Parts: sequence; structure tokens; C-alpha cells
Amino acid sequence: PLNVEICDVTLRDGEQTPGVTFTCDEKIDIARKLNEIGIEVIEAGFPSVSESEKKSVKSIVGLSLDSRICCLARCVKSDVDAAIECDVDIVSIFFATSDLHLKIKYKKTAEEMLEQALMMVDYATDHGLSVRFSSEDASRTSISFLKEMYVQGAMRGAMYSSFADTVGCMTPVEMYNTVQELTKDLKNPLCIHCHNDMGCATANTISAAQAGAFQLHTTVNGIGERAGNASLEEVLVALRMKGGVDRYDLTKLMDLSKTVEKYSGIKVPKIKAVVGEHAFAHESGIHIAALLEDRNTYEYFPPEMVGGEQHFILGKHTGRKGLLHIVNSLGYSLSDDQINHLLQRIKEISEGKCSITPKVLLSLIEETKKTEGNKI
Ligand code: HCA
Repeated sequence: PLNVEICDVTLRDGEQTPGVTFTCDEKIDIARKLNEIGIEVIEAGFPSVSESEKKSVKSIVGLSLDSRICCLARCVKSDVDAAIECDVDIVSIFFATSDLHLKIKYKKTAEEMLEQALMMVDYATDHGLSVRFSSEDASRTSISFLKEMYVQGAMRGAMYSSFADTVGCMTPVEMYNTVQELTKDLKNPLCIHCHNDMGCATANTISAAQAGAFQLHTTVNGIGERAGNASLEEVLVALRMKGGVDRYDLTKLMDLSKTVEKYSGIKVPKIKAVVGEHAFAHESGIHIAALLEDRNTYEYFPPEMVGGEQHFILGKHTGRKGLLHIVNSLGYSLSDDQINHLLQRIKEISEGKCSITPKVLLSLIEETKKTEGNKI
């Protein structure tokens, strides 16, 4: 199996989704559920943001979960002090390393920032914290500087080096090559944090894992800044199906997704992979006929694996075999002519942009029985 661990950042980067705030109780609930799935590291927050954020991080630390608890800190003493006060296991000390960010945000050189950051690595390790030494906007930073930064961080005791594709500007092949190059000289495990600006966050995360990255950052439902982050459920399914990683309890994913949907107010799209309402819904007659013979034909992994279930939807693409199956499973038995009539009506109605809800179907069946003669 791939040698990886997950650091879920729903409670930190997920909460940076515009308009999203979690209460302390909501954060605790999400953290417990992540722990039950077997997530190794939970990034609980950014304590220097506010007193209540600090309180939430402390509360999550106080749960004594199996998951290790991490928090974010800029490379300033007050942020690291806040992490020390929260008694987290890991502090992620980050600074932006690209020329653009250095110029706009800090007005300092990369070397000056590195020196400041390394002092904070010393400070955090002296206080007993494990350090993740992280580059923001790493994907627009020179590889040679990243190598220098990561090696120096590791020499000063950082447990991890971390690479953020902050603006989601990478493709999976670029990510693969970059991770391969970086890990050649690395003295500690590499973490990957991907944003979804081009819709590549999950793909990039998986590519990174295949190229040798160890800690993968995710958020539930892929929430996060702008277009979000790599989604936990997609990454875990890919790790199971492609990476041979089978230690996570995926059956709890659907429930966790609904919990985060409720607390965040960010609706999961119907067609979202793994946890969307339609992730295991089938309409095409061709598909349903085959699925009835063998589910592998159109389900790459069983819905039950992630706590979901298969649905057949009626619409303009419905076929006879699927319809017969649905009608019979509702306890009706219709003649061939009646099924043909019903199929016709379903196509007409759905082409008029109306959905065939269970109620509509039942009334269509009753109508069919009357007009075509009851053969039951
Ligand atoms: C941010 C920081 C970060 C990375 C955090 C980390 C990013 O911009 O909010 O290094 O773990 O996307 O660069 O989330």
C-alpha cells in the first residue's frame, strides 16, 4: 500500500470557506467523526485568529482523540505561543515563499523570512511541539529554494516539510514531477496541501502520494478557500481503490459529509463524487439493465463501501428492463403492453422537465392499469 497519512484541515482551511463558521460544539463533533474514520492528524484551527478559535482548538486537544491535533501558525512568536498554549501535538509554521508573495506581503527576501521561520521552528521544538515546516505558494516557488528551506527546517528538528499549491495552479503531472524532485533530497516526510482552482485538487493530491508524498491534506466535501481543497472522501476512495490503503472506515463518509454540509451551509452538489446525491444514481436503461446483471458494470466501487446506496432514477433514458424491475419491486405486475405504455408516459413526462417522483410513478401505474386493462 501507499505509505501515506491524512491531515484533515476542514476545521481550519474548511472554515476559511467564505461565510463559513463552525461553533466549538460543531468542531468537536466533526473532530470526533474524523477520529472514528481513522484520520491520523486533524488540523483544528488557527489559534491566533481569535480567542474563541483558541478555545475550540483547546477543546479538541482536550478530547484526547487517537488523531494527533495540529494547528496553524505564521512565523511570529505570538502565533507559536498560541499553539503552545493550546498544547497541540503539531504546529504548522508557514510562510509564503514565492517572489510575488514575498514582495507583496512581507517586503523581505526569502532568506530573511527563512531565518525568521527557522527561529520559530527552534522556539516551537524547544517547547516540545512537533513542527510542520510549510511553504505557502510553494507551487510558484523555485525548487532550489524549497529544497534549501526543507533541509534547513529538518536540520532544526522539523518533523515534516510541507508544500502548498495555494492557488491551485498545478496539474497532476506537474505535481508528480515536483514531488519526485523534492523528495530526492528531503530529510523528513513531505506534506501536500492542494487547492481546487482548476478542479485538480484531488488528482494532484493522489499524484503527489503516488510520487512519494506522505501527509495528504483534505477537507470534508472539499470545502475551503475559493474553490476549496482536495476532498477527504475522494482522496480516501482513491487511496483505497488505487493505493491499496484499506485502514480507514469509509462507511462513515456519507454521514460525515452530511454533518459538514449542515454545519457549513455549503450544499454538496448532486453530482459530487462519492457523497453527492447522484453518486450512485442510475437513469440510463442500458446501464440499469447491465447493473441488474452485475453491479461492477457501472459502479467502480460499491456504494455501501462509503455508506451510500444505489438508486435507480426514472426519466427519458429509462429502459424496459429497469422499469420492470422497479415496478415489480413495488409489488406490481404489469403486462408487456402495460409496461410499454408506462415507459412511454415516463419519457413524455420527463421530456417536459418534470421528475418522476415515487408519487408520480404510483399514479402513472394506476393510470396504466386502468387504460390498458388490469392483468394482475
Ligand atoms: C493559506 C495557507 C495554506 C497552507 C497552510 C499550510 C495554503 O493560504 O491559508 O501550509 O499547511 O493554502 O497555502 O492553507
